[in-house]
Amino acid sequence: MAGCCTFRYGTVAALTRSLRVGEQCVRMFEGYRLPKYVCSIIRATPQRSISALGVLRDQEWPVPPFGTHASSPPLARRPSHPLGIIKTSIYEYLQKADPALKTFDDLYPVVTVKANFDDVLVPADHVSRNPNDTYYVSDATVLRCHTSAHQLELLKRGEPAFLITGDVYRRDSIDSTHYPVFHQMEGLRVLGPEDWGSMEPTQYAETQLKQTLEGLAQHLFGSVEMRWVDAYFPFTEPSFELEILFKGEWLEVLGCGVTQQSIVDDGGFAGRKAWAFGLGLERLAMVLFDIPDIRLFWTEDSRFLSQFKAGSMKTKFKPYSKYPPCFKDVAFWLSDSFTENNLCEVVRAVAGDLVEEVKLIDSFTHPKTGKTSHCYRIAYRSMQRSLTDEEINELQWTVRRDIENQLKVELR
Ligand code: FA5
Ligand code: MG
Repeated sequence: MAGCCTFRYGTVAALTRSLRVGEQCVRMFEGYRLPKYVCSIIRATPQRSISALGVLRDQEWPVPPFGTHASSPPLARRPSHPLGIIKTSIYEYLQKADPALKTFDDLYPVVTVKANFDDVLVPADHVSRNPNDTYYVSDATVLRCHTSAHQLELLKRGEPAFLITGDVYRRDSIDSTHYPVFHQMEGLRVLGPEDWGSMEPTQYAETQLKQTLEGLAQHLFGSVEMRWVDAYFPFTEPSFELEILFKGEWLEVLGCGVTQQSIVDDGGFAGRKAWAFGLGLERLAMVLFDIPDIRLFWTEDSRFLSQFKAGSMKTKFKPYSKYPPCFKDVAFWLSDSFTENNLCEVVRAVAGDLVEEVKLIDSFTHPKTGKTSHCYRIAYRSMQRSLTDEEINELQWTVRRDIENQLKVELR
């Protein structure tokens, strides 16, 4: 375990050693690394689901700099955490309308590539399969990047109506509404001729789906401005996203659509129809409780946690600190392999939750050499305290060094 204790990254080898995924485990994805905070979340997955898979928890692993991620029980299962409150409220609303809906919130987050992608018809060349977007644990397993990874499995178990809540993982940009681990709730409902009657089945499914989600939004928010946007998902047709007006901007809170027929058929429900949705719990909770920054969900600070009460939907979060952000720029000539998600991962690995945003502020292509340079502005800000100049300079210095070494770019 030495590698994991001393480096900011846990290697996949260390992770899988740590988890000991029984016999079936896991050819290493050569050279691939998971950030330590991701490892720690997997380790914090409750014993119940871990032992179901025959996985042992390794107690020696140190709490990482992003220590709160190792929190147990998981956030969405804490009744008085904002994610737990909103989950419970959504369950209550949807199950009242449809008592047949079953809930699942302890499905294990390491899933097969097949479940995460193939089973829901994600094409072989889809960007989400790229290790730049999804955390691979091995060449055959990933940290689920959406709760849709469990759709087919549950259909095949004979479940026609379910809600799944879980932590999902993505390499992504850094700002106040994106985080590399967040929570989704998946809903899926199989429909039969007894439902659609004389209506065209797809039309019926779409209408019922939108009514259900609009009703849910109204239940959560009362009157709020929202709009439907046409979307694309490989597993639904037609597909939509719902956006809600939040702090003057449209915020995407969920994706949904009428499930592709081959998934319904494959799941053992030939001749039926289904709709499905996947919503972002943090995004909804941010709107509901007025939480300005997604990092706050992970804090153990009682000034945050004590503001929320189980069952209470009326809370408006009162910020307890407004420490100023500190901005630092870094500019470099790109390499062929450069990606913004890699940059964000490097910055997050150094600065943890002290990084609030990483934003491209300038791009320049040299007329003679054809080389492109990017300048990124990094915003550092703590939610709990003011940062010293010294501390930020030190972080920025390490960020610059790691960017140069790990991304093979040339600093300017
Ligand atoms: C999906 O993940 C689809 N599986 C949703 C779906 C399910 C569509 C079933 C159709 C049928 P998307 O990538 O758009 O879709 O993510 C869904 C929601 O997750 C988003 O609307 C947003 O609320 C939330 N989300 C996405 N990325 C992040 C992130 N980095 N941080 C926080 N929330 C996020
Ligand atoms: Mg989306």
